[in-house]
Amino acid sequence: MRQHRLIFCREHYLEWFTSQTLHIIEHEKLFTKSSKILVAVSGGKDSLSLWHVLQTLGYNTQAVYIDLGIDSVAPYSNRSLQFVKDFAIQYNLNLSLIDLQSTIGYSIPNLVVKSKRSLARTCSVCGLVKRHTLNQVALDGNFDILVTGHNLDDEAALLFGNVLSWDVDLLRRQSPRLQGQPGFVAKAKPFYRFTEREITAYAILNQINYIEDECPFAINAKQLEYKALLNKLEEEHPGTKLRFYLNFQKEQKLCSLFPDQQASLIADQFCPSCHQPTTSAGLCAYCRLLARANSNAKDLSIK
Ligand code: Q46
Ligand code: ZN
Repeated sequence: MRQHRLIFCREHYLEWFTSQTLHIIEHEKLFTKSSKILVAVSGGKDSLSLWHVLQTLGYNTQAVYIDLGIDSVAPYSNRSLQFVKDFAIQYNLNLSLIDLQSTIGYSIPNLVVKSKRSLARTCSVCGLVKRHTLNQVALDGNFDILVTGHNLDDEAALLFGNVLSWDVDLLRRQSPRLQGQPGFVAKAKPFYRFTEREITAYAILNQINYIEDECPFAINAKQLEYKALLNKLEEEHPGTKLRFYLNFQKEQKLCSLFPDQQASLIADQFCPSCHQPTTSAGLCAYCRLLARANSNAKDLSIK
């Protein structure tokens, strides 16, 4: 690991990775041993490794998998679900399954078509649905915190994109821990300091089976381009990604970035349909999306 100037054998790598995870959780006060934790799993290396290491460290976890119904181009959801199920069975862990088709009546690709969004917007539709659904599952199950497997590559690419467009709202919200508020469960990303490569090594050394294929819609994701650019910089200058993100985090903690705009982070209104918080009056973005799809579906059936 050139960015840390460290070289490990198998045994000491696993020890380092596990103790670093514990250090991040404790140092950043992400959650405690008494927290009831919901892990969002996708079948990929990051989320399954996260579930694995949290279990190893003795945290109280349960996981949820959302079946997005992305199977028309390639059998992506079906395959990833199988990896998640096998993992839960192997380690005898609690897993909840949410099938979008049966809960809201649409798979992600159908929802994009019915809501008349362009195919290029699939990931933003999917992201909105996942955020809303995971928050609802966490609220319904009285979880203290929702954790995701986002890694340093994800966070640095997200930060890069937000800086490129100077999206102040997104920049203020980007953090390894988001406080809970009425209607919003707290969220944490315990892997935000680990690179994709470090997590892959943890998964392989623990013989965790995970889906290696990318979601077929990921090809459209700008994130991948940003990741490739940052990886190029990292190759030339080891530690770039970590410095980029940690220096941002340091400034954020000092409130030196956008100090006068902290208050507007609070979503203080509630959607009349799903009752989740929203920043504007009326239906939240998720309910507006579903309403649009439902009305288009109705129009089609009338014709
Ligand atoms: S699952 Fe959904 Fe990702 Fe596929 S459609 Fe895009 S956001 S790429 S993490
Ligand atoms: Zn709503």
